[in-house]
Amino acid sequence: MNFNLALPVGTTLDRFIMRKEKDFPYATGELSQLLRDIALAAKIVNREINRAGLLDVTGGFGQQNVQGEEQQKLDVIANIRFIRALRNGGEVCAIISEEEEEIIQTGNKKGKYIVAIDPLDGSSNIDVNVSIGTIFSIYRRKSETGCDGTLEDCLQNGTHQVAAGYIIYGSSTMLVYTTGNGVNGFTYEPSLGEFFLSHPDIKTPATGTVYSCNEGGVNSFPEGVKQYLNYCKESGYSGRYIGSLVADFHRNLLKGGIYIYPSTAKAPNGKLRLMYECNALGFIVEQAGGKASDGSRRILDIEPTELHQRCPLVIGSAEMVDKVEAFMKSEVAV
Ligand code: P6P
Repeated sequence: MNFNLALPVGTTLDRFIMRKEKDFPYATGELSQLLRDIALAAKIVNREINRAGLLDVTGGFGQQNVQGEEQQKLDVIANIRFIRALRNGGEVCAIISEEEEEIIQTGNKKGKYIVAIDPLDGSSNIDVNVSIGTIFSIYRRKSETGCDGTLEDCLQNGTHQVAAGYIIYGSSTMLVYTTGNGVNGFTYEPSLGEFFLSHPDIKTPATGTVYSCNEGGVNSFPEGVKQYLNYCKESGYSGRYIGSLVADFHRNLLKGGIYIYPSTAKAPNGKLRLMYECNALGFIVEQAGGKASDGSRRILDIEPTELHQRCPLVIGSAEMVDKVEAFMKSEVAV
């Protein structure tokens, strides 16, 4: 099976999915259809985002989500759009969403897949026109078909992902995803309503000179992180922090760099969520040759115990992640 058959740049997402599906002799097409359903919802959300300033969809929705964060109107719209697309597509039996406390049962009891999704991450940036993103993970259900998705179906560690990806709504809109055989990026052409292959077989540089971290909380960072940040400054690295995880991750993925959200006084377990942020980006970055850890453990090996559990995140170029872990380990040794 030639997993790495290079398809010409400009191939549509649909054709790419079909071509890759042929590489999996036992593929029955459900995962391909699920990826198409996600792409459809992304096109609709992209349209809403691009008109946000013109429609009454910016600003707060007047409610808080399960994270205690004020929901933005577009958060709610994006959540509805992705849930509807996945429900109508029929391939997914249950969904974990950042915007909903409980497991969302789609009613597709024969659906083979579970999706964990952050429908619109970084949404507080919407009103100031900064890039935001959607992050998703796909798992195969463990329970028998014919019933609702179970908590056990949803609480699987990151090594069980069958696919993961993100959409970045930025200067251009891109869908970047992996099914475990490399990472490919597709750029959206709104005039045609199509995603086209623009970044085939993405590999992230082994190291870089960019670090992304909100140093406002540095006084409560673990000592090892403080020491690494000092190392970055002494080495003449550049600080780049957009405050939108997908945007910071995407830049570091393509150019090399590291994103760190450690445990802090305000977020003792870190801020980012394991199931629909850290696992998805961890799968992608590993497929591109990078690494993702919580400062000591590989993100994908962390056994989840709660749907919305948080964890510290150190993700990006492999040699930079290794360096943070070395500083953290020497801290432990102290
Ligand atoms: P802070 C957005 O809320 C988010 O989840 C990520 O997109 C972003 O990297 C991070 O939180 C920003 O958090 O504490 O730096 O504002």
